[in-house]
Amino acid sequence: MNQAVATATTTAVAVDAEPYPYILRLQSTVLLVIDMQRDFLETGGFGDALGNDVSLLRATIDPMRAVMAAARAAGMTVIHTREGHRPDLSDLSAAKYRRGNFPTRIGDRGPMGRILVRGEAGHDIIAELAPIPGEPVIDKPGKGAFYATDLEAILSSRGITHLIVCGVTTEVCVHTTVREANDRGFDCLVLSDCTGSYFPELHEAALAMIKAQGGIFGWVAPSSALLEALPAA
Ligand code: C5J
Repeated sequence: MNQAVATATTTAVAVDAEPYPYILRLQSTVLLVIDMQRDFLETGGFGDALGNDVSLLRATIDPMRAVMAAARAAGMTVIHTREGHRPDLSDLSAAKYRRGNFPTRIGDRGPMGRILVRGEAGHDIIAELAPIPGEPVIDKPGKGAFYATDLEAILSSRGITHLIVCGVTTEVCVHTTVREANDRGFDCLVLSDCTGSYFPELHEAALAMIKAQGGIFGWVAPSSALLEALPAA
C-alpha cells in the first residue's frame, strides 16, 4: 500500500507496516537513529572487545543511509543518539559498570580511546551515517533515549507525535527507547532492516514483540515500505 490522504493542513502517508498501515505526517514525524557508534559497529570497539560479530550490525548501514537520505530530502528531521558517559564517569551507575563482569569495561582504554566515553573516537557516530549540521545529537547515559536526556523536550517543542526508529541494538537500546516512547504517547515505526543485533534470534524476537497484540509497542516495516511511501508526502 502507498496511499496519500490529503487533509486541510498537511498530507498523511500510509506505510505498509505490520500489524497494519502506519500513518505519518512529515511535519510531526522524526527519524530517530539510535547509537550508530564506532564502539558498537567497528572492529576495536566495545562490541568487538566483548567478542561480538560487528558485521551483523554493519548490515544496517546501507539501508539506513538510503532512509536518512530520503528523510532529509522529504524535509523530515533526523535525530541521532549516542550511548556514553562523562569522562569522570559520574553518570555511570555502579550497576551498569559492573554488569556482565567482563574484563573490558566502560571507561577502559581501547584502540579507539576510552570505551563509551564522550569525546573519545569510539563514542563517535560512524562516518557513513554522520549527522549533518542542524541535526540534534542526544547523548544518553542509559539504554533508552528518553532517560536523563532532553529528547522529550526537543520532540515536544517541534510538535512531534511519530517516531521512525532505527539503529542498534534491536533488543537493547532500540527496544528500550520504543517502550519509553510508547508510554509517552508516541507512535513508533521500527524499520526491520535498519535495526540490528549481535544476536539474530533476539533481533527477530524484539521485532515480534513490538508488533504483537495489535502493535502493543508500535509498528514494524522494512525500509523499502517507507521509501515507497515517502514521495507521496
Ligand atoms: C548496548 C545499545 N547494546 N546501543 N547498547 O549496550 O544497544
